[in-house]
Amino acid sequence: MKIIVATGNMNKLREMREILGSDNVTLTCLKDEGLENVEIIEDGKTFEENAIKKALTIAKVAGVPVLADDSGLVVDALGGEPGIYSARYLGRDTSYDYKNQYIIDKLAGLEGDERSARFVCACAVAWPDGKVITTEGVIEGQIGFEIKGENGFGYDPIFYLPERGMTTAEISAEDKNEISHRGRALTAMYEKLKQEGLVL
Ligand code: ITT
Repeated sequence: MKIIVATGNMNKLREMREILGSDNVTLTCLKDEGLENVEIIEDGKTFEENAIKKALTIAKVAGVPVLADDSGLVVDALGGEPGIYSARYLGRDTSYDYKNQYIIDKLAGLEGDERSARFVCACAVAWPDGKVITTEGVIEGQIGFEIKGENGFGYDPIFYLPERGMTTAEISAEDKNEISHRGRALTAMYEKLKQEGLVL
């Protein structure tokens, strides 16, 4: 079974393959399908709305069911920023070293729970006829005091898990996938897809 993922983010795709990939399930991305130039307008107000927009736009072009992920970092002390704008925050091409240090600096003087944050992931599968199913996953944490760790991507080096004493860039990929927003949303989606008969 092949599932097209409406993403251009190779880090996401890697994690999605680690979480969902098996002998039965192969995930391909827009580039693999020659669909990387299809315009997807991400103007939703929520992660879920944007996930649906990505999946539905591509499903209509590809003519088969398509999976999408819209995700981001929500920092309470920043009024929920960067949120749905996580990829575009401070400019899409700005380095994550810069974005991460900027967030740390904005939280100067805050301690413990005042630094609360979460990663949120909405997944959508859309069919060409407009049918859609969605799931959501969340992982709670805090913004660390320094950039730490080489694993993961994006905001992982500042996403600190107090109970582990490490960021999601310090834990292994396997551990991250077990507890992450993406891991949770995709595991829930897999169950729904089984009920739909789309996967075994
Ligand atoms: P696609 O829309 O092509 O899938 P994108 O990167 O533009 O790729 P989003 O709009 O969903 O996707 O933005 C997600 C951003 O949120 C991502 O670029 C990271 O900055 C951040 N993010 C999401 N999940 C993350 C994770 O597991 N670890 C670190 N940062 C994450």
